Amino acid sequence: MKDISNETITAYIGLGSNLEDPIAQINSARLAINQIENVKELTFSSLYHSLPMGPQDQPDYTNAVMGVITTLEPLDLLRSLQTIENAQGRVRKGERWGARTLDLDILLYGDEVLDHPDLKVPHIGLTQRSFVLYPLQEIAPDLLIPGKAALADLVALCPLDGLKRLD
Ligand code: ROI
Repeated sequence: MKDISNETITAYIGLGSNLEDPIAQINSARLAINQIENVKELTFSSLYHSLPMGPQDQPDYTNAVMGVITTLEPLDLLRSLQTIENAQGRVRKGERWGARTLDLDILLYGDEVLDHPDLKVPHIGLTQRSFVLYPLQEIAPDLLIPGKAALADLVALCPLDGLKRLD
């Protein structure tokens, strides 16, 4: 078991993929996140099958949400996640909301509200995205989303949009 001392923050990370064996991409990202120094997995949701939000001419997605404890500052956590995205073949094309091998988003960082050019927390799309809200509810049903609402209330307002839990 990893020993993480000092002050820890609980953060939630959204994982998404719709290229090159998405389930394998999510599983190897989970392993890689566990290899980040000063990050330790607390919880991991089921995998979910979701329809693409954004352009429809792309494959369906696999999504999940992971809870971690960490002593990393938010931007250091972000950089570590970007390194994993790049290592798993993520190519950033100009196209907005296009297909991707791996997307790792910091959804929540403790109860902090951050407005940095590189990082907005809570994640901007969180309140409207079924593929984020439902997996998050599975692992942290009592969460309060800072500056927004209770997670349960956001879930109640968010249609499934074809989201399916994989077993
Ligand atoms: N759509 C789904 N279903 N899942 C995602 O993870 C996802 N990620 C994105 C966009 C392109 C907005 N659409 C998505 O970044």
